[in-house]
Amino acid sequence: MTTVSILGSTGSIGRQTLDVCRDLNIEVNAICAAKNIDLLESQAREFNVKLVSVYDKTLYGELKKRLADTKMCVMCGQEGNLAVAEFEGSQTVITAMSGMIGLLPTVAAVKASKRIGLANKETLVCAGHIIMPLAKEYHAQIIPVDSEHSAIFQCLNGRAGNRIRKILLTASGGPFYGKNKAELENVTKEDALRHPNWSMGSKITIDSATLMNKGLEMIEAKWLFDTDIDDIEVLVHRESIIHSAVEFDDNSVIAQLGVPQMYLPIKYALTYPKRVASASHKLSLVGKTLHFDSPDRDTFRCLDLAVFASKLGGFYPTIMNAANEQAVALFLHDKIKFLEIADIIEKSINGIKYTADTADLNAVIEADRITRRFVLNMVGE
Ligand code: MN3
Repeated sequence: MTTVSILGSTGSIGRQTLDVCRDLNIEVNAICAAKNIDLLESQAREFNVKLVSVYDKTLYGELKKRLADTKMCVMCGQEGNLAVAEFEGSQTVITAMSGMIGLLPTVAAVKASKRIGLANKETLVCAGHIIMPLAKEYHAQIIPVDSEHSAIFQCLNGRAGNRIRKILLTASGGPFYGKNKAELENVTKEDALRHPNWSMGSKITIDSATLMNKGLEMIEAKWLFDTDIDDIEVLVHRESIIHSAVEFDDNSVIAQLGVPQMYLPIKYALTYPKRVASASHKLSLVGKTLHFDSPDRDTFRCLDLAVFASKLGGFYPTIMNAANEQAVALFLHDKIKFLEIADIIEKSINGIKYTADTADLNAVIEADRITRRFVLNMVGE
């Protein structure tokens, strides 16, 4: 069994990773979180970790004091995140932080030749062109944790060098499936946070409501599976039982099915290539009906904005992603309306000109910073 470090242990994926580790008796060595030190402390104690870190430096003193009776190493800030990513005793790093903030720790884990359980899609969206070659160079195996990408990864087992003709990326459609623009004009964050199938963090749940999540996942899939973005088809599948599929040249379509819970892809990333039995999360197909539909691209404009940015290349995926992260944060603080999220992303893509070396990680971070500033100026914050 592997040994684990978790970047973002108090979030939805982080907590479920610890559920799997608890069930399978997997050793957890190092964890970090943004600011929830109550949960961080109890996780650190339960798993008796060697290293624990909080990103918010103002909470460092309190966390250190609380853990004074243990031998744990307590750290903070980006330095702590990097130490968790590189922790020598861990073979696997689960990147469960939400957003661009996960970029540098993910790069650090790759350079330390860890197995990466990749749950942070924003890093591939912004820096797939840097991370994928780096993973090859450092022999860091990347196993997707995102349910759709885990499904595609599983469908490609036994691919035997055959070409992928098409990836069928499934989407639940989110809470606003079937609604038109007029109906979305005044939806609230509470409406948007009510996801029909998946229980997730707030950022990704809003992304699911706008379909930006699927746009980010198209780019994520493009990098992970080395395909053209035009060969990825989004398929709305309300039941979230088929987690994605791959079409081959002989017209065969291979799909992966399961209950809509992250426990399964997380477990697969931790135990791959083994499939470890568990009593719960069993799928029963009797009586189930599966439906498929095309996404409504006119209403949910974020999907095509993501594809557009990906095709433009350069820093545009980073600009698109940063504008989305900032817009979602503004929406969650009741500063903008739901439909303005797409407007802000479009204006950012069209309005920001940033030229630098795209192979430079610091330039990617700078493009992200410039875009957030641009968005805040746009809405007068
Ligand atoms: Mn997903």
